[in-house]
Amino acid sequence: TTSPASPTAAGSGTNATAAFRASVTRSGPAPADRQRVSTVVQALVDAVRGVIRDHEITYPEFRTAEQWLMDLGEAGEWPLFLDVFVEHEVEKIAERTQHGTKGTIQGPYYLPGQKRLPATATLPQRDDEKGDTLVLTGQVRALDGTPLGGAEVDIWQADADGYYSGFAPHIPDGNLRGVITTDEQGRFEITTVRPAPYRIPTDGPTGALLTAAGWHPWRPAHLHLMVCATGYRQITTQLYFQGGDWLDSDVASATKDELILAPVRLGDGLLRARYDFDLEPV
Ligand code: MBD
Ligand code: FE
Repeated sequence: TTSPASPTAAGSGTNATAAFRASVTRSGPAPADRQRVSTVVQALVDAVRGVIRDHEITYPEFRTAEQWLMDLGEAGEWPLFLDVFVEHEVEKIAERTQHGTKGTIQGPYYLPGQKRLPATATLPQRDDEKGDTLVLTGQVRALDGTPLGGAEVDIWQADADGYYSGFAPHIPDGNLRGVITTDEQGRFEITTVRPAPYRIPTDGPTGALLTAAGWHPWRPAHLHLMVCATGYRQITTQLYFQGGDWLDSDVASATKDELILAPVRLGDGLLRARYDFDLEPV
């Protein structure tokens, strides 16, 4: 992984592009079905042509779009742009056949191979990690209620300033990332910090588009999770925080009511939240 010199859109975009390429190489490209390619690409091109006709797109507008698309690629922001503006629509298709805990988009900042942790664990963090301590407890179980011991809860999140390790150079690799294994009861207890809302970097092409359109760049504060157990369908999801900013206007359109945590602050001053995951058999 390369490390950018400062937390710029270019640095984070480059890292997100590298992470994406690595993940695709591992799973291998899907075999192309010629009829499917023809149908889908024709529909896509038709949709673009329709926009041009309906909105009487001019040459200056066309050239601006052309330039912007080139900038998007050069900044490595295709993963950011597609995950913000498009992934949620693909996820809604997947949701149609998925039971149990709701999924939502993965986003561009997942990194595999993080530190493996026991059922009760604190995510790797800096000595002076900023933010409210958050303790997330829960249970992983099958749809029929069977506890799933030995399940994996892969968690990643932004810090209390809204930055992700691996995509902002001032944060140590692996910070606020980890793979927890549940105990025999399927339970886990993860100590971390409450993340801040995430702002799309304003100094890159995606940010420039948001500014040009007058759209805000925010995602509500969230935890990312991938939960898996042998013999069950993996869930990729996010958990949000009740009452938090941007819950109703997520730039990535990825919130769901079922995924909102209601943390409570107990006598010890720590924020505690509970969330259980229900996995469907494959
Ligand atoms: C994020 O942190 C994120 O979760 C998504 C989906 C897009 C951009 C940044
Ligand atoms: Fe995120």
